[in-house]
Amino acid sequence: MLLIPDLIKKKRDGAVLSDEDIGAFIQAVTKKNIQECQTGAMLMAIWQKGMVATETETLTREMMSSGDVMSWPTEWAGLVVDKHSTGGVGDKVSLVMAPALAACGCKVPMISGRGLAHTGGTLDKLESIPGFNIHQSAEQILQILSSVGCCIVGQTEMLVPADRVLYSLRDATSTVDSLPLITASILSKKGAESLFALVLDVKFGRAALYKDLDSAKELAQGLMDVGNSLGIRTAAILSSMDGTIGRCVGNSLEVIEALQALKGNGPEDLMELVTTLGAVLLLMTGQASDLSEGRKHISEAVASRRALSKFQAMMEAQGVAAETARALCSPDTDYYSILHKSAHQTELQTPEDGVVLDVDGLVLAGVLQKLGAGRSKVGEAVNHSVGAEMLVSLGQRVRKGVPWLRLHYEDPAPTLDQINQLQKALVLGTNESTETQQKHTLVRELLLPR
Ligand code: IUR
Repeated sequence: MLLIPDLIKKKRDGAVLSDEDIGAFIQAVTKKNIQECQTGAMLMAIWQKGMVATETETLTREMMSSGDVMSWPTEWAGLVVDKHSTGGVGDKVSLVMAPALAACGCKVPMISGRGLAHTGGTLDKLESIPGFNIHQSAEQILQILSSVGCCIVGQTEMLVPADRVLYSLRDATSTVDSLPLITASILSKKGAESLFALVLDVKFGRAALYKDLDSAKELAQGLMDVGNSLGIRTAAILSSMDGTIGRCVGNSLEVIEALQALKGNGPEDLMELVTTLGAVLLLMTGQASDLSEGRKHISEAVASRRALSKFQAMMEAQGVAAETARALCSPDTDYYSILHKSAHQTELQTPEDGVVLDVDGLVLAGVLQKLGAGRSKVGEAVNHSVGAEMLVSLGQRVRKGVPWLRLHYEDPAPTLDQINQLQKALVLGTNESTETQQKHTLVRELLLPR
């Protein structure tokens, strides 16, 4: 067997690592029998030389089995599903989709992440609900899936420990944006959930990890190939991420928008993502014969409030007081009697008459991150009440001086420069072009397993 420096050299010089090589590297990482500088050097060698498909597959498998792999009761065969999004602005899809799928009979052990840089994280959003506990053991996850059908939790200590190490070093070594490393990181965790089917929401555009459709498609195709090789039925959608999903960005505000969606009042773009991603999973599990039937099942689960009941039950199962969960899910909730409202709100006004052509989601999210809605370093706290509500829609004709954005802030207050940046994020024009009309729909392509 090669020593670690030899393994690094082999990759550095562009050779293909054998299964044994990759296994030895991941074992060393997991058992901490390797120096951090050596792990960093190997990450950089992988970043520079890339990996062939079989290496990425082996890396994913080895990482997956570096810790516990969940197992489910045999009667759940074909029902355990999850989704992964590559990160967006205002992305509260999981909060609506997990309970909707549970209402359709699926089992959804959703292991989510925290926000980093300008993108939000589902766990941060849920933690704005008093009492919500994202830390659940494997036994508790099994129990919640038995009684409710869905849970949204953080990665447990014992799940893919190799990814914990590699992920933190990737930030420090500028090796985050490597296709094999991204693929192995995402899919090792999904593999450890022992899923039957997985749908990926791979985003492209200004506010996404990948800026253009072609590079997002390359990631999607690679993820699908490895996912399917692990025995998980894996599909992907490619969706545009230039503005915001829905009208709210910021943790508590997004929980409110998700609850409104579960009460039947969701914005169209959010519901398009929820029904499409949900339909793809129902198709793969055989609970729908085509996408339109799948979409109908998801829409009905929401319209009938069965999805809302599942969300209420999930909150209770994850530590929220029954009274609080009931109040949040009642039709006439005063959300701010439960969720913390920011100490200050201010409304920005349109600078002239016109049609709303564009809102730059990256600028909006960047300012909100600095105001405390997001974090710039792993482990930093976020202020759940900071965020923004869009008060206008794409394509809407507006008069000069009407409020278009309500900013929720505490400490720090927005600077004049930040307010100017936000004002520039709004693009007004005279007529809506076909390009703007296209922005009303987010899903651009669907990739189903062969
Ligand atoms: N999410 C993950 O779980 N892993 C990654 O490498 C990225 C996002 I980028």
